[in-house]
Amino acid sequence: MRGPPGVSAKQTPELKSVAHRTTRRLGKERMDFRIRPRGGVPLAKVPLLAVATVLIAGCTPGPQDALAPAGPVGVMESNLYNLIFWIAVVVFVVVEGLLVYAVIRYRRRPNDGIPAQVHGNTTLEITWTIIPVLILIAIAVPTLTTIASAAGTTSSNGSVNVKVVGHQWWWEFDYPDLGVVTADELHIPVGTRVNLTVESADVIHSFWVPKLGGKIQAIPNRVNTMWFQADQPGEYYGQCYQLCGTSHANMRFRVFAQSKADFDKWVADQKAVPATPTDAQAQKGAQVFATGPCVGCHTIAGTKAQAKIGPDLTHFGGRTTIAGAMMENTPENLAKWLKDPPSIKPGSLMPNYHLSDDQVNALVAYLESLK
Ligand SMILES: [Cu+2]
Repeated sequence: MRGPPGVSAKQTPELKSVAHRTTRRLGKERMDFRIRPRGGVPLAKVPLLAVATVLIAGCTPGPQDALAPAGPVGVMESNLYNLIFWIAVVVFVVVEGLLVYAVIRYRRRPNDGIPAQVHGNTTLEITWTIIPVLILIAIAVPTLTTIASAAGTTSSNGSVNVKVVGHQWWWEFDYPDLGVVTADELHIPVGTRVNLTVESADVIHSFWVPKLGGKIQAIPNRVNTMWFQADQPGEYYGQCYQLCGTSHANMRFRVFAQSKADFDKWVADQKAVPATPTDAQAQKGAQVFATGPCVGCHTIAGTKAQAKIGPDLTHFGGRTTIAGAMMENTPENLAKWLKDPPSIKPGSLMPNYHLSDDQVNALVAYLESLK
């Protein structure tokens, strides 16, 4: 063994011994670092686990499952999705099948010489041009007809018309023919066509109720139209689907599909001016509301609060959710919200007004009384 530079020949046997011990030690360490099975998942089960993961993650129907539609527009859109999905499956299987076949059939073998040299094949080239053209036609025709059918009109006989306006980060629902304006909770009669015009007050949003239909963009200075209909009474979840700022994920809403009688009652209730509060705490809240910053942004029918920047609160107490359907409408949640809105909804345009506990409690009593 060669010694390091500057080491005399006398030291060589000692160095040899050190080098030998070091090599043995390193050998042991190398052995210790070897990857050994420690009772983990056998390799053969990995594909099985992968398939199970996909099935568990993707196949549980949720409240926003667009593949379990609850109305004619949702059905049209999921049919289109299924058609394109199965065309894609066939294309995938054929292409990958041909690829695997070619790899195996034409693999290199011992004693292979240079294979036959081929330049161009007119039949093959025509075939692989015509087939994609046919596939694109098979996708384009139903896609365009579905888009046209779902686009809707601004109004039609017997339908309910709603103007939807996206705001950072809540939804305004205005029923121009009924004289009703509400926020984050859209009520519709079951089995009735609902025509929606969709706009935005600030940035681009996207309106989507996966089980009923959509999505369609809400674009400033532009009016888009769509329609949907719920075939069954129930509560359907909606969501903004266009990244629109810090609290995009907190821009949710709910659609309540009701019987015609329940819907008519809801409309009548919404049109009524809420009763003046009789409870002392709620009366104090009305005072805080009327003299504080609240009137700068909100409307409460029958009062001096008539601003249109934030949600209309006329029938706030009758809603099931608050803050862009982020939370259930309970006195506790409302108090949390009033104390510091941006801590609940990051970026909230409603600032923290540093209200005292007394002011918050009074406002909660007042707002919850607005049925
Ligand atoms: Cu958004």
